[in-house]
Amino acid sequence: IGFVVADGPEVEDEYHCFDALNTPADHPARDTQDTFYLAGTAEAGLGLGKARLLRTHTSSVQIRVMEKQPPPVRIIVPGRVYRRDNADATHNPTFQQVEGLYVDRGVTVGDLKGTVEFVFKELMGPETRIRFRPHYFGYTEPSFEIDFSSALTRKMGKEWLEIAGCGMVHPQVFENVGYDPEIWTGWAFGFGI
Ligand code: 2NM
Repeated sequence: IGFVVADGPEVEDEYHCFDALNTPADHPARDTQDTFYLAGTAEAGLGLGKARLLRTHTSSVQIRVMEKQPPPVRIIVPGRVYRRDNADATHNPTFQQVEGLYVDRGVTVGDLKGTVEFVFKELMGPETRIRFRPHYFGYTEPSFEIDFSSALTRKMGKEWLEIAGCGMVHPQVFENVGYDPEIWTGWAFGFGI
């Protein structure tokens, strides 16, 4: 459906991982408890947003693509991400993510919902249903969590299981990459494989 695979660095700077995504310096997601900073770079006086870290999500790649090219954008970004976490059956300090981003004139939540539904039916079978619940992400507004329902979730004793997050890209994120939010709208989604 016209999405191109994009790639970017796993060692990032704070600007592309957090600031450009409207995630302020005092946000808990940036805490060293959750994030692998490269030794010395937080204290080295490199300047605001210059500290180096292992990316906590692939959204930094989406920022880099938008900085480099004008809209329209239709990309899918698979890749490894890193968060401080203790390994157990459902956690690991490194894991794989896939994020999608679509920017054009007149893009709506309807486009988001239709595409997300298509993606998960392709991945998990045509009987798969999805639903959106209101949520908060600093880089999207409105934001949603995505649940899916299938034979698999029922086998696990549940009707709905959370699988992904998404939303309409925040106008401030467009400002940060030099896109005019009065002209361009877009959505993004992301999930762990
Ligand atoms: C998610 C959920 C919601 C996201 C937003 C962006 C960007 F760069 F366009 F602002 N990239 N990815 C996003 C939004 C990712 O993953 C759970």
